[in-house]
Amino acid sequence: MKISEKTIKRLEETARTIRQDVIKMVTQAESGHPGGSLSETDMITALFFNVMRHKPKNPQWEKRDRYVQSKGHSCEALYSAMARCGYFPTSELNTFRQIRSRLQGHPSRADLPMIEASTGSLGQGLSIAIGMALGLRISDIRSRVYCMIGDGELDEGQVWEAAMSAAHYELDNLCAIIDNNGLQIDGWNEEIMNTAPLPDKFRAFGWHVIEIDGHDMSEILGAFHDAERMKDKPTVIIAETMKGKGVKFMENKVEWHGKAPTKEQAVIALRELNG
Ligand SMILES: Cc1ncc(C[n+]2csc(CCOP(=O)(O)OP(=O)(O)O)c2C)c(N)n1
Ligand SMILES: [Mg+2]
Repeated sequence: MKISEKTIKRLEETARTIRQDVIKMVTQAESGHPGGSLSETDMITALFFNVMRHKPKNPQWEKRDRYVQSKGHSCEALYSAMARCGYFPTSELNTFRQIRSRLQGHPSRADLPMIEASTGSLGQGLSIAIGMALGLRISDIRSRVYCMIGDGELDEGQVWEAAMSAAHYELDNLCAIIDNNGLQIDGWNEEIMNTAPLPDKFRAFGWHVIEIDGHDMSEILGAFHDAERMKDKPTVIIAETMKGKGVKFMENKVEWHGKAPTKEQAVIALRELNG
């Protein structure tokens, strides 16, 4: 599939804006999860601004594609993408993590109905996405379901039960994305719980596996389009990413999993993201 240079450039610019929003949101809230938000940003951008069929002005549109943020802690990038494509005003991003805000530290469908599933307890999102994919099939709706999963989250046994059932039910309308940034809350995955080799494991579970550079927009788009063409198997995109991507002092640093920069650090981060 040929994707124009113009489209790639436009998406890269949007991703840069989303990364800036992430920094502003966590700085203002003085808490949050910048590391995993910055690693997943390029995939979320591709989905919300190019790949998914959805109508931000009509979030309950029956034929919409669904997005489940299984790694609910890194919802900053999701909130920014949703605001920037028109689900709610971008000014609402300033309320992130405040009492009574709709933008809580983990996505809450009760507060924000255009969120497809409340998440944050790791391990559950893929099961929810499978329920949605089965429901769509039963209802004869040809929409797709996307589910973003953390690589540390793969330590949860429920993910593997879900992986088994998605293949069993031949859910080709389901696409999981692994944000394979190598880190979890307190260290490197390979030291805490080594889940390698991920491609072989998912293949053995009956999935179509695509491996990409999760920061290369044309590879990301190519992978989503490849997944759409797959028949009778769910697809997993294993995206090699970097925690904290785009902000040098955060990149590959476990301490930026769940803390906010100071105002001074935020100035440096934003300057860097302004390019
Ligand atoms: C069931 C459960 N256990 C523990 C936590 C606490 N927790 C929040 S984020 C996180 C690490 C997740 O790592 P990963 O999935 O790799 O996410 P990322 O690196 O993308 O931030 C943990 C253990 C949780 N949210 N849910
Ligand atoms: Mg991780």
